[in-house]
Amino acid sequence: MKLTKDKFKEDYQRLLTELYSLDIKDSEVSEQYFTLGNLIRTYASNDWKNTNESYLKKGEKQIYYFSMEFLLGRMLKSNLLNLDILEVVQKGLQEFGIHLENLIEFEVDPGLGNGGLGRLAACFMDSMATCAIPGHGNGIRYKYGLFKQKFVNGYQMEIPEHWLRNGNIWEVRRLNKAVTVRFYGNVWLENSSGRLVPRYENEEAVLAVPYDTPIIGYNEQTVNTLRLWSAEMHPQDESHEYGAFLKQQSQIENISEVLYPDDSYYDGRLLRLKQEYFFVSAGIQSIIRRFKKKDLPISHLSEEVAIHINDTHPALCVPELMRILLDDEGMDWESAWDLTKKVLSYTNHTIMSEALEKWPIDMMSTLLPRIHQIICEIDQRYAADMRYRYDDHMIERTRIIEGGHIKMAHLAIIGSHSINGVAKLHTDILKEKVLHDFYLIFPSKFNNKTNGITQRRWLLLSNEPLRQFIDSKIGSNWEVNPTDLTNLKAFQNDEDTLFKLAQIKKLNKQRFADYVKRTMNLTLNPDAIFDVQVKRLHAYKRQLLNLLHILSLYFKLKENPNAYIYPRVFIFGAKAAPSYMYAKQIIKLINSVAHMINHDHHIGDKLKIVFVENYSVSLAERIIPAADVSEQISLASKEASGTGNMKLMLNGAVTVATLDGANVEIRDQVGPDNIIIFGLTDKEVYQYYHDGSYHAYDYYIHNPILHRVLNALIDGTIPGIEIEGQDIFDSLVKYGDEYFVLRDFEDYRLAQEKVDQIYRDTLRWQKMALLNIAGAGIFSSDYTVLQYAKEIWDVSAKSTQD
Ligand code: 26V
Repeated sequence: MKLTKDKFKEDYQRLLTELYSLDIKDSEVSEQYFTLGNLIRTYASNDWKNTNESYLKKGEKQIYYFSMEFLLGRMLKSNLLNLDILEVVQKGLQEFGIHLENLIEFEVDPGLGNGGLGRLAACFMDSMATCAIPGHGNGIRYKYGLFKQKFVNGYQMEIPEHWLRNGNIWEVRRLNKAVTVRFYGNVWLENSSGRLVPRYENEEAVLAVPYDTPIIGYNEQTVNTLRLWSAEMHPQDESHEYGAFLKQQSQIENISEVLYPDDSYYDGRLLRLKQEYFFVSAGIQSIIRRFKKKDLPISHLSEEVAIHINDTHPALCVPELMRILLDDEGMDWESAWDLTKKVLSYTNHTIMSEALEKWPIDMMSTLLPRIHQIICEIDQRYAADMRYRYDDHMIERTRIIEGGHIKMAHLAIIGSHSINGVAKLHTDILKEKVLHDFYLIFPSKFNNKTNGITQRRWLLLSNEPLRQFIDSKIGSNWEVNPTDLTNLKAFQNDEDTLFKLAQIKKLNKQRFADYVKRTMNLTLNPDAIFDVQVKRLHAYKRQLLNLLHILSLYFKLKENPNAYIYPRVFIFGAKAAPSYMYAKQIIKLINSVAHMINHDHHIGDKLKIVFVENYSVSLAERIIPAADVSEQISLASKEASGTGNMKLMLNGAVTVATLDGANVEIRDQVGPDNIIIFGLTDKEVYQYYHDGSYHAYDYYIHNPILHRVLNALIDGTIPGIEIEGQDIFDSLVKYGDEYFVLRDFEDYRLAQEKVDQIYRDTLRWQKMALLNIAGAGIFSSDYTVLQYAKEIWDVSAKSTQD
């Protein structure tokens, strides 16, 4: 938008006085922040209105991205960037003596997601708006987001995060768009003029109230909507006796109270199923309402609407859409089923079997009796359809209901026209292993859409020095067409460029070191290698492998203080699910080792470990620009894609990686010389599973370095640890080492020696860094959503980038 500094200053001054009856000189940060937020909203409001109006045109297909999680991060700066008024506002505020940086830091970082899946949804929202794709988000407005992590004596403690305490400047409550969602009760079918119609009694009605957040595109026009639903007491129930009223109110509000903090382990809680149906039903009802404004027959739904199911959490879209088409719209089963499949598509984000959702039949039939009936019908018709084509085993393995449970992945696959994985390798594993039966049955439904990240948040906003430097080398077109970053390759042997790149990295490292000094009182040497592993804590991601290697370096230095080791700062950021005991033990172990090494005066600057508390989007924005090394060391086949790996390469970190998830595609982009690969391949892992020939104990016995390191877990070397040292030792040495940590240790250690060697040659290292930045453009989520639009949602984008 066009905005001059003087106009901004005038608007800002007037609004601050209107809102708070204050002069700027007497205002505080909170007042300054809310004034700016309000102003940004008014600047975006016309485009928001116009975008919404244009979406009501017939033939303008709407995309609805259903996700239990949207991990947006702070929005003040990204809204300013996307409106193209960041600089003007910064300067204008400066003249009032206000530092924009302080207002940015004042904003809460809403943690409405666990990790990769929620953050991907947020990147997609930004990219859909930027690419002018009519994309709406649909989710839950949790009152409490992901817990705040604190370390107490090295142990993770969880504290509730009341992110709405100060209000939320970006949302609009739209009570007039509220819908009713029904739970429990009895349902039976009655014959009404030749048609079976459901009759209900004794249901519990919940009011779903939408809160809309504008998603501002980086393109001067499009402002899309993220709609998050909040559960409230239905007005019809407000006449109850007071005591009963309060009880029911809190039960209902519970539905949108808190985000489940588990992202790796399915736990069949009733409240979670309630949450899933709540936002699915509310979302689909509001889609149908909007569709009806177009005055088209319901049979046109699939030309006007696509609904995307982000992991299985919204898989109840399948029976809920069927319910509406059958019961409310009076369609026959075949037509409704055909339409449902055309509208729906599904993304799988994990192959970890313990994360697969399956709900007990009894729970489903009690909580959602009509939905249960429909699922049974889908299941029976599926089995009947397949009877003539496949044997009984195949049908049993793939049907939706089995062993008293409803398998949500099967429901999503059978009820959608498309199923995609999130990296090439992941999609191949789905096709060949995890979902092989379905691949044989529905080969054309399967496709790959490799994840992506928005270069706006992950470079333009978080790494301004690098952005400016790139602009000075290749112009700024890469900002809207990120594969133009490959033009940087022309500078790969230009010493001046490479030294400058090293300087920028050092600046970012110093910035992060200052932050660590301020918040943790730990001094870091910005000339050391900054080696980063930031992601959820999970055994398969192998933070332990990283830690065992650090211990090996420590012992090497202890034995020989003059050993040839380049100074390193190891940076960890990770939350563990509160019920995931093993992950919490690993956190404690890392903290104990950190304490031991950081306080060892003989080690000094040579090794440091920083475990940042409460890893979040805003912390990622501080850490990633400062990274030299990116640790992507999951056991091959386990990490579906990863997106942190993309953010780190975009910021010039060199990746140490297994051939897992999107690491494979990163290697293809940068070439094998510019990434450090180690470890088992997915094929080798599956081979081990097949012949059961992995014996972790042998590695403990035969590798003296590993032996020394593992013994340290149980021989009292590490002060402060209790049972966790023994438990972790046992998990590796005695109980099979599920994720092949010991098997990959030696290869990893050698890979790390390579890092140590190459880093000493600044020009060589910076050349690798440059080639990583140059190769990162392809991983823009702009391209990813354009592929979804074209190949899954069947919608054309008025892209600003073609
Ligand atoms: C799973 C579950 C399991 C049951 C209970 C609650 C719950 C909540 C969230 C999840 C999501 C787990 C899947 C996930 O986050 N996968 C990650 O998705 C990223 C985006 O595609 C991908 O980059 C990561 O590799 C993948 O681990």
